[in-house]
Amino acid sequence: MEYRKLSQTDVALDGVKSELARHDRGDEKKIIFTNLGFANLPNQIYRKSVKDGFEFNLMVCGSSGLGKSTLMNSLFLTDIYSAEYPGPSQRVKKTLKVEKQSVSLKENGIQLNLTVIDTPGFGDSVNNDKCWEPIQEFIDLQFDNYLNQESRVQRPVHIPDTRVHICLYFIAPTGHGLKPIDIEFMRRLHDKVNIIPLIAKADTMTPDECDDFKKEILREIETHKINIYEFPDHDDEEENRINRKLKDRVPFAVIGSNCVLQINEKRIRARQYPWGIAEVENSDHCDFKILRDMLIRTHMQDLIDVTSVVHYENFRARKLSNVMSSKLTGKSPMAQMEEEKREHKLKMKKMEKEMENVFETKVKEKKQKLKDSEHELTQKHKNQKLKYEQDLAELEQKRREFEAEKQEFEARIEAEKKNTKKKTKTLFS
Ligand SMILES: Nc1nc2c(ncn2[C@@H]2O[C@H](COP(=O)(O)OP(=O)(O)OP(=O)(O)O)[C@@H](O)[C@H]2O)c(=O)[nH]1
Ligand SMILES: [Mg+2]
Repeated sequence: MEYRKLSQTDVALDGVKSELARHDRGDEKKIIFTNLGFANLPNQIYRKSVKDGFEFNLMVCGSSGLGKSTLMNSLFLTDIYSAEYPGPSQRVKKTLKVEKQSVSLKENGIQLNLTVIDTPGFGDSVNNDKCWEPIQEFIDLQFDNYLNQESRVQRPVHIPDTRVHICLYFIAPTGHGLKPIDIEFMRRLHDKVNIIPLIAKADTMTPDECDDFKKEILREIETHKINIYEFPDHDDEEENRINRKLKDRVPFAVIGSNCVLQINEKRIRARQYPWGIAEVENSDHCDFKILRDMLIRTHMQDLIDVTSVVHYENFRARKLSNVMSSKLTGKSPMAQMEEEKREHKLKMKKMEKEMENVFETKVKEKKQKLKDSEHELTQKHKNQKLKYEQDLAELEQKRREFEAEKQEFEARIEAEKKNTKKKTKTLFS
């Protein structure tokens, strides 16, 4: 017989076994209180998280000139890059391409690698068709990179996460609801990224106007079945209360500014007007602070989880189903890619042909217009020439009449003169 010294865990396990034995078999879930030590699990996760650090990628999108770059500066960048305020003369330039700015932040030993992706505003070119495409491609590319790393034979221990965790979508403060381009953009991207709508330049609206505008936007979002980021449900009533409060403020109305004003010994980020000051971080003026707290303090991990569990999984499933369908059709992925390439080329050729046709029709139309106007001008010129010739003939006729009249008049005067001379002669002779 073999003897073994019982450890503390063995004793605890014996306790569990005997506890189980005391229960009847059944579907009912049993709660057994133990002292095995797995209560330490959250600490293990905490230590792992601290070691790995966190990666958070935030993107801003929307029409041009709505203050996207300014808000990003207000949210993080200027504060992060330098303690010194750059000065109001340092204006934000128009964003012309997708720009990524990354920074590593450390707070109480926790590291956060934050990347802000600023995108060029759309809506100010003649053709705004497919303006979402560069952004959609950027998001897909990040998913693709992640999937490639994950599918490697030698998978890296830590895969850099460049997937976009949140897209802040800026809406113009028109007070008239969403524009078709807003609806189209959000519908194109809502199953690829967490979207949070923002009302830009909230300082241009009164609080009542802003509330009505928020209601109108939410109504339209529902009508058009746009899925914006859903605040999660919690078991904890307190957390649910916070979530409800946040949900009530969506779409967040924000104000951005590059100016820091000195007011009562305090430096505050604000916009100064002749009639007053709009403070960026004052929750009575706008929802900037609520948005920043939500992004950084309360919902960052949920945004990362939803991206990974919902959006990335959707992308992966779509990708896999493409590969599967290629398997089902008996084609290798390379052959499938070649076929897709061929199809794409054909599509491009068709588009080129269509564009050429449109171009030709337009040239024809222009030529016809030019011909018509040339004809019109010649006709006008002819008419004017005719009129001029008529006028000239008329004038000539009048001149001739005048000459004749003049001659007649002169002859009459001459005759009268002669008559007078004759009369004087006979009088004195
Ligand atoms: N009234 C008001 N003006 C703002 C606000 N935020 C930014 N602006 C001004 O709006 C103008 C455009 O700001 P940007 O930050 O360049 O806008 P953008 O959306 O990045 O523009 P693009 O890069 O062209 O897409 C600047 O003159 C800003 O000073 C705001 O909250 N309220
Ligand atoms: Mg910009």
